[in-house]
Amino acid sequence: MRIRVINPNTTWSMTRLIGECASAVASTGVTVEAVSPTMGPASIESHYDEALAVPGILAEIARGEAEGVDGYVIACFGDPGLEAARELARGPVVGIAEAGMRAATYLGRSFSVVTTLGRTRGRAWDLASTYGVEKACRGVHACEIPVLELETSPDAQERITQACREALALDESDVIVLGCAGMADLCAHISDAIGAPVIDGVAAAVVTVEGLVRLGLRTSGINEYATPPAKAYTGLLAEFQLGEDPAARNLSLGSEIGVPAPHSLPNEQSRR
Ligand code: 5HY
Repeated sequence: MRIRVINPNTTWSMTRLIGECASAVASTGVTVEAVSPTMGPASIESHYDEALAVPGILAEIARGEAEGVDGYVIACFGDPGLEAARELARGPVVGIAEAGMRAATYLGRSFSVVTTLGRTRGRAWDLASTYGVEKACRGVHACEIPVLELETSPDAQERITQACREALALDESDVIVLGCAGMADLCAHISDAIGAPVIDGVAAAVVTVEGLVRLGLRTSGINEYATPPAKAYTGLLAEFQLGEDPAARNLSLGSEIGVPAPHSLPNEQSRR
């Protein structure tokens, strides 16, 4: 089974971190391919960033479809382009916000989200509502650490741990959902430090995709997620034109855009 984990930002050091955390939870025999598109923002911290990340995500999905990938994870807490990706992919596509929030509802009556910048909190609330878990979401908090400083700032781990501890106390919630893929490697440390379940959406999404594929389940190709009707796109997006035959789901885009080879981590080798 091949699972492609798409980090929609173009920072490969973060993509590798995400890939290692994803591979650490995938079953033996499952290959996790962590990729970043060739186009897009270095990090995603605004609606503008999210909007401009979507073409790169869709090009990666198209490439995966051409290469026979079984399922996808969108490894950004805004779940950018999730619905559009499901219109293109045959296999399951799961966003880390959706997977993290849904997993939290199995582990407690309520959860709190701790994300990076305060300006992204609204998006997290919107997603909680979209996924029908807003009643279980007691709070969305920000540690005010920019995405790319998660890897470089020496006190990032302690500041995020403290933000999680405070969120639990303030919200009287039972579970923490980490609000950024770049926090994936902090999960175990924070859980030990605060004594409550802490969910990393990357891991939750990988096991969800793996489970759905194992059940032989795929994205529904009828109604809302059917292949979009073919039409012309102009300008920079001209290459995003889809093939004529929706049923064939032949997606010509991607190969022209020349997406780089995925950073594949066969599971049995990657564990540290
Ligand atoms: C993420 N941004 O998971 C989101 C987190 C955020 O580049 N990867 C990003 O702050 O919304």
